[in-house]
Amino acid sequence: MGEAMADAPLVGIIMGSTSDWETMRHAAETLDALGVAHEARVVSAHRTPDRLYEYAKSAQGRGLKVVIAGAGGAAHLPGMAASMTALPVLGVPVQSKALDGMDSLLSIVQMPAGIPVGTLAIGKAGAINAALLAAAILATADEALGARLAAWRAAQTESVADRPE
Ligand code: RP5
Repeated sequence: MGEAMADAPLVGIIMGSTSDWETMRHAAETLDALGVAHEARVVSAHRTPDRLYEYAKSAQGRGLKVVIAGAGGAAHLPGMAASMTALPVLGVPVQSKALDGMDSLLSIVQMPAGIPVGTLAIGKAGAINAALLAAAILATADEALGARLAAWRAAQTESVADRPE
């Protein structure tokens, strides 16, 4: 699981299980493409609650600026993480086997007022967009990153075909 950059990580990617990496690696790859230092950890709200407590409580002090949390099923990881850190937490609903990710989505998006989680789309699209949103947040105080993000978007625009075939 990638420790892509030598710089101190600014974005922490956490997920409930190693099985979530297939989805969450897209967040890591997108941050790589944008040159944003990040780390990735398996932190389960129900299987490793002490690890979650330690991670969330220490995140800001370690220099992280944004947390991306992906989980599937009864996906309480993003909300629990958000309850223990002042950092912005972006939630990625992982596509589950039983309910196709609707369970993950509703578990993450329906936070009661008071502790926000920025919820993205189910699966790969959500993981990529979580990384882009994290980069956009960081870019408010990092002009060079803002330029890289603008270039990423311009390349995307450039890659869209004019005709379907
Ligand atoms: C959640 O349970 C994880 O986020 C994962 O999406 C789901 C299934 O986990 P595994 O049984 O694959 O470890 O905690």
